[in-house]
Amino acid sequence: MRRIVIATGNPKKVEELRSILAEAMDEGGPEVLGLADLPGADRLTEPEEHHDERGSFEGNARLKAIGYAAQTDLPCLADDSGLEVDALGGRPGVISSHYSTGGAETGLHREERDGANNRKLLEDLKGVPLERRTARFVCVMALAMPGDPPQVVLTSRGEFEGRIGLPEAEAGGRMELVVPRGGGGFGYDPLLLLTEPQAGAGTRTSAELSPEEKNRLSHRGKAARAMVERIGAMRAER
Ligand code: ITT
Repeated sequence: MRRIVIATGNPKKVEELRSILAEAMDEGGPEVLGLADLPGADRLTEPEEHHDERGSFEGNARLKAIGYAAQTDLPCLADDSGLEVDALGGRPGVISSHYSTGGAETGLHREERDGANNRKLLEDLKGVPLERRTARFVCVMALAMPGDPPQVVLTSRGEFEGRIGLPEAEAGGRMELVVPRGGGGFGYDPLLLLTEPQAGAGTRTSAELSPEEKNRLSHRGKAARAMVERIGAMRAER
């Protein structure tokens, strides 16, 4: 495997994965490409995911990895990720990217979609106290090898725990718990107050981490490093 493609249309994921993989892989590891680096990138079509009860993170990651491996004829690494909120029975889950519309396509730009999703999440959690706002980011990765047909050869998973912070009107003056906050990352990052010991004392949001810290601690960092280990083990077996 001399080259590997990060199979996502989300430029923020490409940025995060490029640097996580660069750090985790030995020198002499495969060259990491984004879809945009490929000749004919504009002719690639986005594999259709299941943003409803048929979907799972693993199922969607497999669909994306296989869909892009078939089109590019290269090993493809896809990630399906999202936010699970306990008080909402695990939602938004697989509809995280289209939560504001219940999973339906919006035609909106990513940033506008993120804003609408974040507003809906805070609205849906109105009146829920902090101790019941537990949540986590989940990332499942799938590596597909090209072929006839292309096949998923490895998967991995990572999680990043926290709680959804409070809007100012519900925080009773506890400003350290007020969200949205922070300018880094993407998606729901400004809403998740991180509770894992290395990430702070439950008052920092994921959008307040530096890119390096987020990559070191996040669901995506954990899943990607587990994947690199599995790729190493697979190569050693051959
Ligand atoms: P691709 O399908 O092309 O990979 P996408 O952004 O649509 O790009 P997903 O289907 O995996 O990706 O949806 C992920 C959504 O979950 C994303 O839009 C965010 O709302 C949320 N999410 C995932 N990882 C996140 C992170 O690190 N920080 C904040 N939100 C995240």
